[in-house]
Amino acid sequence: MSKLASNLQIDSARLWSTIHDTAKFGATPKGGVRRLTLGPEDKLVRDWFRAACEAAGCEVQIDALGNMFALRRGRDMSKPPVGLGSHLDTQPTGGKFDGVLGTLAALEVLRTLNDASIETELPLCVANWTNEEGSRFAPAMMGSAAYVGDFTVEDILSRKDAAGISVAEALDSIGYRGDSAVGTQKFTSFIELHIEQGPILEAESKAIGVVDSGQGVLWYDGKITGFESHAGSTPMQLRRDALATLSEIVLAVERIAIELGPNAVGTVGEAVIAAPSRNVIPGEIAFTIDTRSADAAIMDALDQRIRAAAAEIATRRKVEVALDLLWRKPPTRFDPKLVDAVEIAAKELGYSNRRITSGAGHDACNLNTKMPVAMIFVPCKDGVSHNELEDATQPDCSAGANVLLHTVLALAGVAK
Ligand code: HGY
Ligand code: MN
Ligand code: MN
Repeated sequence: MSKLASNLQIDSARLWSTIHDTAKFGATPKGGVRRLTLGPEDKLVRDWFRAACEAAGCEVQIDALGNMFALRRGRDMSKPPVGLGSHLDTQPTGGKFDGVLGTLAALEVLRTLNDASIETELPLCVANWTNEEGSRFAPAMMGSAAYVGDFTVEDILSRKDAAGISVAEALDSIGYRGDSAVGTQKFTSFIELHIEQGPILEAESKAIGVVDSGQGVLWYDGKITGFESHAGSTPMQLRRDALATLSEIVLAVERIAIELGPNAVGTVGEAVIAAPSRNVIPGEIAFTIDTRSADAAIMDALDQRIRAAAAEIATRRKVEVALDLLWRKPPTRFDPKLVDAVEIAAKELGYSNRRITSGAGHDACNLNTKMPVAMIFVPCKDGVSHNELEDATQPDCSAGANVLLHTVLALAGVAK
């Protein structure tokens, strides 16, 4: 590789200001970002992203689920591009970096190559995947899951949010139901940069996480059917209280994850009482369970023990509990050669680094089932994410972007 290419560094100030400029789309008073997928704020950032990629000389394609692909031509257009990118949607209590860093650092890589007039041998393609967060519409990593065929496009288009709006209607409402079929855009490989969303890199003062694996995920939709009755006149022993039932289930999920730990986690993130009233014993509740492990056998144990606990609680409390497994994402093992390429780039750039498993799910985990994939992590403050306090430093973000740049150059090659 030429001396110019091997010494190339991204423009740290430009990346940092791009991250903070786009944070205005959905900015919250607490300094976070609320940019739910396919909502008005997501449209604003998508429009911005498309214009920025076109200004960087890319052809931008949008598929039927709104996945965005910005193609930078390479010398050899006969081969599929090396992919890089992440997602621009956020959680309701999201921050400035989750997904955003990986997508905007990918754009920064293109801008840096343009500034240096470097043509890569293979083309590059920056992706913004639709609905990675899975908050408004389930499942998470939705756009990339459909891309790899885990769900049909028709199924995903029909998914509805809490207000009954479908993915199809939401895509149409922001004008991002693209005309290319899902899966049309091919890749030779894919690299995703992301904040760790956990405490390890910061605690160990490591600049780079070389991600070699990722936890598997189980998502359940649950429904408890008890019996509404008078909060004052119903004797305690006759009550069939759906919220008291859920309270036991919540603690059971936590207990089981701790028992099966340290390589297991679990939580109930949503709970909705059907007809809440302070003087009515709750009769019906919808809830969700998210439980994960990097070990498939532990995932099976989580499933089996949570179902058994829910059944025991339901019988004892004379209520019905239905648990519907919405999504099972097996644990991820990233491509060893690509993981090595990330590690080599980090070492050659002089960044402290360590191998790490991703606790969070990512689009890269889906893509990994169809092509060689690896991920790069950088620390985030106190390991906090999915919280408006989410924060990272400019040097760490720049280090991650430089490792992304040099990993992509190693994979795509530099035209002679
Ligand atoms: O749920 C996840 O792990 C990701 O943040 N969507
Ligand atoms: Mn993310
Ligand atoms: Mn997230």
